[in-house]
Amino acid sequence: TKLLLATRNAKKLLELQRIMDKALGPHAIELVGLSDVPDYPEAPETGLTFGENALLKAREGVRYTGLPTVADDSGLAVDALSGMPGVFSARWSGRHGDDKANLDLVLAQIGDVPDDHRGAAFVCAAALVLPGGKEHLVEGRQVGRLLRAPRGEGGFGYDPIFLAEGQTRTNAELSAEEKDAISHRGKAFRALAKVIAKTV
Ligand code: ITT
Ligand code: NA
Repeated sequence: TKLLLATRNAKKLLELQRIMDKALGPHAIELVGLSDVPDYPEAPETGLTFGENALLKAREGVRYTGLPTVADDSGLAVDALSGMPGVFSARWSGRHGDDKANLDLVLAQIGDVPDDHRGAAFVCAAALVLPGGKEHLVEGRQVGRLLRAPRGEGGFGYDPIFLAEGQTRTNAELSAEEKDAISHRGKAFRALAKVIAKTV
């Protein structure tokens, strides 16, 4: 089955294909990214919540391609920053997708607050919208805290400064499979995979 994944983020596409293959069996689902869809209109990301944004992106995908469409919106909610950068995680520094600039800004903003006030959570909302109009929305979370300096080369975004609860390695020091097993996106998409298996 072919599904559109409404993202331009190539790493996200790889991560999700891997999670789907593991959940539903290899090749059960083929995810197509937006870079394979010519002239795709810019997805509106004006929602105030992850769920709203995931639904906006997925609806746009169905409207434009007619394919069942999956979309996610995700980000980092930092306790000491009142939940920011939240839905603005990808463009917190003002430069969309500049992971290094975004991470540096969050580190500077949280400053030297002590470990027990460095709590943060990755959140992922994942939406499935079908051509008939049916909509499904699930959410996954990964809680942990922010370190004072980045560690590790894996993952993307804020992974190098995020230490998940119960872990000794940052998300960026985990293997891809280890990260999937405990990540917000892993949790959300394993839940969505069950919905896909039943409805698509
Ligand atoms: P699309 O909107 O095209 O899907 P995007 O990268 O802008 O791509 P999001 O709007 O969901 O995706 O932004 C998520 C941002 O949150 C991402 O750029 C990272 O900064 C951060 N983030 C999300 N999941 C993460 C993860 O697993 N590890 C580290 N950072 C993550
Ligand atoms: Na976003």
